[in-house]
Amino acid sequence: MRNKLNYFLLQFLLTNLIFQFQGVTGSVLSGVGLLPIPVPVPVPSLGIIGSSNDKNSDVEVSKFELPFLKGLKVDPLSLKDIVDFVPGWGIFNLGAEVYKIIFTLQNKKGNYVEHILKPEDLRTFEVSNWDPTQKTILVIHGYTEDGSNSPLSATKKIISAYAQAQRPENLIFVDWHELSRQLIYFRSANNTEKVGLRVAELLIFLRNSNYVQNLQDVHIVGFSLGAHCSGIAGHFAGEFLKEQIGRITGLDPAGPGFKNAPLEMRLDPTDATFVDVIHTNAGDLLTTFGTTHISGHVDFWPNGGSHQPGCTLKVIGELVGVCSHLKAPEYFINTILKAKDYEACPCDNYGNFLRGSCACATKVRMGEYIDESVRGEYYLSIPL
Ligand SMILES: [Ca+2]
Repeated sequence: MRNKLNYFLLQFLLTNLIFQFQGVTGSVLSGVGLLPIPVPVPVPSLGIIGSSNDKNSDVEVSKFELPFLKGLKVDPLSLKDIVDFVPGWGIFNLGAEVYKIIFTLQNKKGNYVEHILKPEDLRTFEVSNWDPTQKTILVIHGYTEDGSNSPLSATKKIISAYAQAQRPENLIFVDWHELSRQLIYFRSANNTEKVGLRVAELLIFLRNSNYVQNLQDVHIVGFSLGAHCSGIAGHFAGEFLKEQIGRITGLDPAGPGFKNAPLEMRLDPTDATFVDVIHTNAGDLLTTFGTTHISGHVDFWPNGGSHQPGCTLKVIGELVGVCSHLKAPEYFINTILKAKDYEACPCDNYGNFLRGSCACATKVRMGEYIDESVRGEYYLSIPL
């Protein structure tokens, strides 16, 4: 367990070192010994790294005009039409690697027994316990996580919390561990594009096959890189179907690599009818993993949003920010289980909040049971 944790932390440290040199080519980095092997720093296919105005980004972003969709005159789109149009590879022509992304359904109707869903195989839905009377919640993990219940898989615990709360929705966990477990963080960050589009394909299938009758009944919860996967999924499913998904919850959306990413490649308020975000490790420092971007219709900044109580500098795991980063799913789970109730005040920064300079006549609830009419930035203190 300790070895696994050290490996995890080593990846984060290496990642952030590279992040500091993101304008430098990988061959230069490897030449000066910062990389163990002469591997190029991955230049994202959609301009995730660097300015969206640089040459590489412009060329690659143009891919997202999706020209092959313009000639598609099928409305509504059926599964057969999709398969016929791009045989075998789904709507966005993502390649065989998408089969490494696993969708696992569990719900109350099926006693929360896990069942794998494959968008290309209708039988996997027919034999599942899919409950068409219920809404759908998808949960997407972050860097190096997987679908296990290991201590390092913080996001899977969100699904477990919904099950523990006996929630009736169709709960889908998106396991992309084969694409998220890259030694170089930016390779994983780059894969958020593929994961997001694959989730969009799933949503389009669910909608067109009437497993989901209204995208407003879809809620995606994403942690770290998974928050950006959620945004990409919401954006492209919405663009394709001409309707928005209901809600995205971003749990400390990843910062490194996304600072200058185009909006279609990161979480922002246009990706769903309602986007709520909890920031716990925001910053531009070497040791922070969350974005400083205001990313939702409502953004919560518990304890200022960068450093969380109990995450001191006593051990290296806390030094690199992992501890504070992981507080976002922890806080959210507490709200699902109604173990704690977090109320926040509208304010412009944490200092003013602490000084009592912001009017706080009406507090709003953070987390699962948020009032979806809430807008703006909110601060609160959460003690250890
Ligand atoms: Ca977006």
